[in-house]
Amino acid sequence: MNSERTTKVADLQKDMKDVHNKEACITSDFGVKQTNTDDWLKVANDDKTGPMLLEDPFAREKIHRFDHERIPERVVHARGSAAFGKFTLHESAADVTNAGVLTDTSRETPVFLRFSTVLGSRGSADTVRDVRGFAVKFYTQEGNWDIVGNNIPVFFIQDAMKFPDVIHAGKPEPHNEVPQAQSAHNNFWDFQFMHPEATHMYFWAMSDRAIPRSYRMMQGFGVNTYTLTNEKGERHFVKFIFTPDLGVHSFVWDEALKIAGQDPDFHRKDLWEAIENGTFPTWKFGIQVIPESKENDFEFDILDATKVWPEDLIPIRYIGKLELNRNPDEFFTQTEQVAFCTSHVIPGVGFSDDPLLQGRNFSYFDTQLSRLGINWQELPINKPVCPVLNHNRDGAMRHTITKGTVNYWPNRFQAVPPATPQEGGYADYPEKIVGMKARMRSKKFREHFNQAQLFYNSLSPPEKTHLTAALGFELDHCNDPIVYTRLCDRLTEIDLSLAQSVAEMVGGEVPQQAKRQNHGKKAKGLSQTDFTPANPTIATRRVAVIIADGYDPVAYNGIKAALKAGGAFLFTIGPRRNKILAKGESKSGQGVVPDHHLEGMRSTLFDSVFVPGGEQSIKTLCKNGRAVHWVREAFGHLKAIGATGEAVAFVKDACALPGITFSENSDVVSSYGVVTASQVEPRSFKEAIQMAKGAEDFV
Ligand code: HDD
Repeated sequence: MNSERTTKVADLQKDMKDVHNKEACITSDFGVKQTNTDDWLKVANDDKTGPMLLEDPFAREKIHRFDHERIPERVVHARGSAAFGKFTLHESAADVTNAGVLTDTSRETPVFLRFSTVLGSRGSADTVRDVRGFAVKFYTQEGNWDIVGNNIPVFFIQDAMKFPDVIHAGKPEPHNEVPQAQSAHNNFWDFQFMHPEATHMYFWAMSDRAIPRSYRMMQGFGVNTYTLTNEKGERHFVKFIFTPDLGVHSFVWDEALKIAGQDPDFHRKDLWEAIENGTFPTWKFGIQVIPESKENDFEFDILDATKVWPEDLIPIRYIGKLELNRNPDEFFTQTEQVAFCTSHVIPGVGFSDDPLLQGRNFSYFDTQLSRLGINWQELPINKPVCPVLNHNRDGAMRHTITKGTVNYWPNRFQAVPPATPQEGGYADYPEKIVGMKARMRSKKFREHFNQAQLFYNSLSPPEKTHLTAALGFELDHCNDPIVYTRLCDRLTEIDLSLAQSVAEMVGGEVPQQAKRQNHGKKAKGLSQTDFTPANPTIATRRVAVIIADGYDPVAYNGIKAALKAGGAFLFTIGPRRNKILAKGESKSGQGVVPDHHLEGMRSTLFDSVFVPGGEQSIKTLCKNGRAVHWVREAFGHLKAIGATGEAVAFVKDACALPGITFSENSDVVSSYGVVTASQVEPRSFKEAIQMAKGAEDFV
């Protein structure tokens, strides 16, 4: 277990108990040592096992504790995984805020970050098509600050009052609880059509963003508009952004679908392994800031959560770094019991009148009651690292023992008055509000299609192809014609050819006219291709190296050394998980014991495949349908494939598809992400992995 310590990690030690204690004896919950933990007390002898006795306090206690182990899962974002880390600042934002965490560059602020899917239940698969949660708890010196965000910068609805509807429509349908963790059903798409405001968001949700390769390779957005207030009392509107240093990468859909069955914990394990291996995921932390005076300068309302603030108009100012460096000690007491609230802000950070945010500020507090009970803020993972003093008392499962004779404020013992803002007290911004009470949204909230178009226009051609196929998949799973025909019609508001392609696939009438012309505008920061890191790396990429008896040890050892030097994770795959012998090696030789065998894993679980030569090895692999499938499938999923010597022909044959021709007269190929050479030549293979794409121009 990695042991990066922050003040929060140290704080948690007080509540920890280590079960790996060789000296400790098993006891009841109340400390009585037990003599037998396997047999319920009963009337029995060697000839007869008679009835059990209700009297047995140990057995009853054990069953009773077990019976009540479960708490309700989160009503949304039930499936998640988390890690500890730290936040550091390299540039002070003192010009816009007086928050210590955003101004003091010498600080290291402990964080706990929980990633999640939205729709699925706790036991659902990681790689489903869905929005991902990105919730960060900063344990600052001035109290806890939570940014409860997603990996997509916009949301389905503008007003919190619609939240139960959008979630009910997306969750399994009420009559048969089908489908699990899927948006591909009638109710979800019915809702999307009925709410034009959701259009921008479902374009994002149908894009590659909704099938991330890893939690470590996705952006995080606070989504809502918050405010920052500086020392002078000036207020700015702000959006928070986290951008991963590894770049933004995704699966292709077929891969995501298969992994959901092959390894439902893929993302959870990926995060855990990266941290255990010391390859800590990092994000740049940025702010987009708009001074109060410019609130109305944009064609969209800056308080509308269905809109992005295009980077070309409001640049991102990257000022800090977030690093995850420690896995949780226990899932339940940390990842499950952590409770995030958008209303948890610190001095210098405040809310805006964003109607989604204002509703969220009620909901998060409220939901913790049914999940965790009234004393949820006392749970170790939720406690701040700074002192807490107030007279909130009692309630079920109160844990803190508060000493003293008074439980009200002010009182005869406590002389310190509440803090002034200068002393670090939270200052409410004195905003002047004039208006009518009304159930409505302002005019700019009524435009819904400009930014959906902006997003679609900004995608690269493969991203557009993927989005079209995603809509085709989803609407194919809707069996009510009114749902898919109306939706295809709606798509003509964004792009006619997209609407036509989707309608061709899913049935119904193919629309002939755009309902609205495409404005043709694009913006940066919307396509994933905008995030290719300046220094691409193969670090943490999973590379499968396939060998059989007689493999070429020079090629094998060469690629192994090169991948290790680049920080990639190498997995040797053989026809069996017992020793595989190299070319010329005798039975008593050392050989290589593969990490997995060809039937035990699938190519989907790796970023890249490499096959070293070796006449005998390749003869064996050629005859093994699963080995051929490994390579062919990796090719279909656009992955970098490397081969040397005899493996070149094997890889070419495995990837042979109509329309694909590799250069004929040479055994050196470098096209469609397939890199082969007669000699070990890892450089171009590494480049192919770094680009994290293979035959992109083909599929
Ligand atoms: Fe929410 C959980 C993100 C709108 C009500 N939400 C939850 C989590 C994330 C988000 C990441 C999981 C936190 C964790 O890991 O424990 N939610 C968002 C974003 C939204 C959003 C980015 C749009 C900007 N949410 C939203 C609205 C409401 C809620 C409009 C209600 C009015 N969300 C909840 C909740 C949850 C929750 C019911 C379930 C569990 C929890 O809060 O702690 O209160």
